[in-house]
Amino acid sequence: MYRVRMNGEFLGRTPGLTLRTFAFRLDAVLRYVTHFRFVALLTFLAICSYGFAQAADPAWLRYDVVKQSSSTLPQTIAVVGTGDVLRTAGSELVRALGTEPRRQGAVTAIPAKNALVLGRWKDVHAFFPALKPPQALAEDGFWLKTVQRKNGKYWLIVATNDRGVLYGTFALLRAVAQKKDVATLDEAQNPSAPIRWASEWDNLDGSIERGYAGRSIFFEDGKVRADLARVSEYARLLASVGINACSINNVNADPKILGQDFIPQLARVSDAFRPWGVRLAISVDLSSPKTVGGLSTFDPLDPQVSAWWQRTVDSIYKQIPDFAGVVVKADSEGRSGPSQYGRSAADAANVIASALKPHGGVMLYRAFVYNHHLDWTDPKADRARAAYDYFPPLDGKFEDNVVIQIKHGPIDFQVREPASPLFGAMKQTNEAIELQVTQEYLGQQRHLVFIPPMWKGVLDFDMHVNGVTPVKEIVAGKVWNRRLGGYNAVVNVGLDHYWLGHPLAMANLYGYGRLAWNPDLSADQIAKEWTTLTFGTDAKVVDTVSRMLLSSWRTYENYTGPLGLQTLTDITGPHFGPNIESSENNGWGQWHRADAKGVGMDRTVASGTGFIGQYSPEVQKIYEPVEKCPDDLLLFMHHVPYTFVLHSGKTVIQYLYDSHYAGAEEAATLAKEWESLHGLVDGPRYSEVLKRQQYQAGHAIVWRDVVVNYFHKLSGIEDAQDRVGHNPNRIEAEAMQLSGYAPVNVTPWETASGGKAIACASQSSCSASTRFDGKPGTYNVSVQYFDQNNGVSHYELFLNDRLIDSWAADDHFPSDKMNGHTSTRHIFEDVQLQTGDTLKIVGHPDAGEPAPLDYVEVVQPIVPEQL
Ligand code: GCV
Repeated sequence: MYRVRMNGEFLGRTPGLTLRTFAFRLDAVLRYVTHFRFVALLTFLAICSYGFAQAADPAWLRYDVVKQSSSTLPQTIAVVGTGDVLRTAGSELVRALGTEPRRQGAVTAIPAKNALVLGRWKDVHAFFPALKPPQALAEDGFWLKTVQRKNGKYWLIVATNDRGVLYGTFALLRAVAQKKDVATLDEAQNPSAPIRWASEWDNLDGSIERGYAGRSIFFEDGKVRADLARVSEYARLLASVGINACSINNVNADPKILGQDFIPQLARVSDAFRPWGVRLAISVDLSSPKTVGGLSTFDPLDPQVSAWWQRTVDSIYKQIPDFAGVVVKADSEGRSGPSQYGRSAADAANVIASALKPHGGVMLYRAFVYNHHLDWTDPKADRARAAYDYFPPLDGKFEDNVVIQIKHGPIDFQVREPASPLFGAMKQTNEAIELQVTQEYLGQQRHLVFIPPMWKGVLDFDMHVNGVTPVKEIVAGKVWNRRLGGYNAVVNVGLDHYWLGHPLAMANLYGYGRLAWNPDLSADQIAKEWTTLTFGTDAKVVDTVSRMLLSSWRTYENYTGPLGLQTLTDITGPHFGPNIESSENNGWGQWHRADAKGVGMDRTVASGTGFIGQYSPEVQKIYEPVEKCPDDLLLFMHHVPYTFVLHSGKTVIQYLYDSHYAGAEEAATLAKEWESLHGLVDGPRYSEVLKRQQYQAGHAIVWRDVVVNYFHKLSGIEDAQDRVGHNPNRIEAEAMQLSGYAPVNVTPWETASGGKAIACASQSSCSASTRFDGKPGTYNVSVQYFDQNNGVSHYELFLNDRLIDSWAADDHFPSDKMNGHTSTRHIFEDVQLQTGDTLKIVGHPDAGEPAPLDYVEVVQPIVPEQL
């Protein structure tokens, strides 16, 4: 038995604990953190000189402000306990609070006066017997508490488990980074729900389904990557916002992941996760017993199949004792499933869940089960109904470690959807909400869309199924006293330096984690918090970036599909640029039913698909009467004539026109707002964001023109403001003087201005010229062209035969054709033009890309005051 003494004052009696005090350089700190037995008191010193080599951007975990404020916290860190995750928490504090060396080398065993004390409450309590947490600490929850003793002050970071201590550590650092007062603390926090997972759709070959930021951090060439440094860094980011598990492979799962040669590789990933309290999970394919197990069946009720799952799961746990569990996509989009044997989702989920149960693992079974061969001519057919039609009859039939994972809306991560009615339908079944951080339908990280306001709309939505029952309470298991439940989000980070490509897109990952921890946080709080952590405390930066974030979803919706139309993208293609008709005439069921007279899906009980009837009576009252239905979801719920008058007083068609013009202007404003931060944000991040905001401003115009021209032609109704079809500063390429270039029709027609572009085929170069007939002055010259992914064309811009600019079409848009994915622009700013000047573009085609051009626009630059 040892008595633990700190600067002359007894902190308590700790049977079997040793006390050691160290003062050394960071590398030594980390070594000792790994070796101390029970209690270590770490005095951290020379951090700055070391820093941490960062392969990737540190995202919101930048500690510049923390280091400046480090004097607000003690220089000694006492870690009570021995676990890996505790060690990580100690190291993170060392890393964050690092200061110039005060003393070198090992010092005496006498502890400093003041200390940060980290550990499980059951261990730390012995030192502070008089204290009691203000509320019971749940698994992963923590308590931050300051205690003043005669000669010293202690900042306690305590929890019921080691992960909670790590989360408390990050919470404290978050507060310091925001310059919050941490001198006196008494704050206990518990997570809203036990399941707070991230999901990656990485394929074993290293590609990522719906990933927009480079190749996989996990896999390469069919194997787990040799270098898992990025995986550890990712786990640190996840842990910092309370994510406690990560499923690392595509839900369209490759059965090979369960091969005996693969499991040891997975164990390496779990080793990289473990110090951060992140547990490994994987997606599995239901056919695995047959495809990798060599059985003749994968019928979930076949005893051989259940024995196979048990053996396989046992062998996973042998190598990965803290394995979190599995995600399953079945009977969906061509995946195999229990229906092949006439079995139910409960049969399929239970056979795996039973194998996981003895080990404490969970099974997330996705509710994304639907028929993608629907009869689009049937007015009663409706993909939105699918999950509710299928799952509620199975309520009560699932094992208690099965969680039904429900996409937040009934379709598929569209720009706006109502909350899925399934959330309100299963009292005896655990539920988790599935969100999407990767911006599959939201501009694929080339457009800025901060998603927490959208998620909040769903989480706060009252399903009215048992008194006041917002979705967040249901998935937390509170409404029907479920033990399990929570959150899983598809993230799809890649090897890109900024993880998700667009540096500002990381606000979505951050926001996801924060909401999964505490869904009562507001989007505004999250935006400000993230901005401060990511860019520092400069008020102008915080105000500007948070404003950009908070306006961005509405902006994107304004030009891509407002009023509940859903994202009007190419749904049979890459889900990026506009293609309105691709939603129709096929079985995928993302229909908007636009025709010459009206638009929208009739989902009413009275005359439509009956989808609205899947909600509680109170919610039905919101959506069923057309005159009451909120404008934002009108066309999701109803088919109305274009002349239908909205609550706003506008007709539907005029709203479609107006919102698209407004949205494109707002997108331009986002770019200008970012430009106002020049000099206040470091160069690389400033440039990376600027590039994307400028692209977005141009692509928003493409979207705008496609949608307004399409609906103008279809409805035959004029724009009250006469903008549609009138582009006074635009010179169509096909109307220019062409040499070598020839006009071509573009498909769909509305994705090129005037339906046509020009292409340079079978020539080494072609040119298009035009005379400038405007007044002399300073202008921006925008060249709209198509940047296909099957060649790198080059362009040159000449003014009166003088070369003034050149560029390459070398971006990687997801198409090898001229269309709404590839339409983009190059702007040459501030050119002096005289009346009669000649502008000439010379295009040099490459491979399959014929240096295509759509139009040139010559406009006077907008001065900031006009914004
Ligand atoms: C992983 C959408 C996506 C698919 C995805 C699917 C799903 O349909 O486009 O890429 O497949 O959702 O969530 O399973």
